[in-house]
Amino acid sequence: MNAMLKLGVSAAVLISLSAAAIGQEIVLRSSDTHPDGYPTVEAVKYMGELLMERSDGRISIEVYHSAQLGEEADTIEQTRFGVIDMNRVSLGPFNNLVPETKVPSLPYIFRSVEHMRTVMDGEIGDEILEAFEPHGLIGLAYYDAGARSFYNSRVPVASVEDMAGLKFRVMQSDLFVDMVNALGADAVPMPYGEVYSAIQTGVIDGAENNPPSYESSAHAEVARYYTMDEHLIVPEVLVIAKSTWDGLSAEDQELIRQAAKDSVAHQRELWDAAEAEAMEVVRAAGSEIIEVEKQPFIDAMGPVYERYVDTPELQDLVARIQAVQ
Ligand code: GTR
Repeated sequence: MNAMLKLGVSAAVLISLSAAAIGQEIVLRSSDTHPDGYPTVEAVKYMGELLMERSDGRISIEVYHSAQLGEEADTIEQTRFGVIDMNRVSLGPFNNLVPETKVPSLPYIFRSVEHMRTVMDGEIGDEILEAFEPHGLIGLAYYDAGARSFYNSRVPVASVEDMAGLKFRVMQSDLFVDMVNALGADAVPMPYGEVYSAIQTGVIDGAENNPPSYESSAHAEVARYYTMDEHLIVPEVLVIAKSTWDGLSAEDQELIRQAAKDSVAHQRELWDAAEAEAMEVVRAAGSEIIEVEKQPFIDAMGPVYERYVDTPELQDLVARIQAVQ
């Protein structure tokens, strides 16, 4: 090695060492309500590995799983104010804040998980991600959450009529309250972490969620009737605080955006496996899985669409989603 080159290399080492010494390493704290091992938690960890590799160890992510940083509604506020850097949340709890998120949260808006993936991977998905920015957040990517169905501790619900009088917990969004009411049942908005004991003590009769959540939250232990009505296919979203984002260089922003996008395929793979496994586990543990005819559930949703698709922009968004093949 010639002398000049040697000098250059050692100067570079020195600069990167001093950058680390003055704290220019970036550690992003990320929240998730789910336990370690859940597909969303693992996907954000994987994104962190990609970032470590691509930034030569400069940028990393610390995932705080199991609601260590709080319940979703609270962590969303904390992320908006930059107290938490990143958050992996369902689109549902954003409905009251970001109007565009109401559309992919509408019951039966997607014909299938495949349809949801095609829509959210395309320009409509990008448009909804951009809608977060005026609210202090940058939308990075969507993950899968399969389809949500109702479960309860009292009766094997096999039709809309069977829903009458049952009390179901919903995520904290007005849209989901009206969705449950439209089916003749009562809705109780409540943080996820309170649902298990609320069912156990009979404060509510049940809730609604996808199989991996039904299983990993242990709700299956206290509500064994799981009705496959699949009323919601709400994607998960990964957001970063705008204040954190604005403090990053354009290159680092690009690294983060790309690593988030690259973690999606990994999450979907984990998701598909987790869903199949959860169904097996709950069946073996004694859950009764009830198949239903979905059309009467779909037909009951008219008033929800009328009430929440309430601007020409949202109407156009619904029409464009429905037109995607
Ligand atoms: C799960 C979702 C969580 C949370 C939870 C809930 O399916 O992954 O982000 O929204 O449902 O019902 O609160």
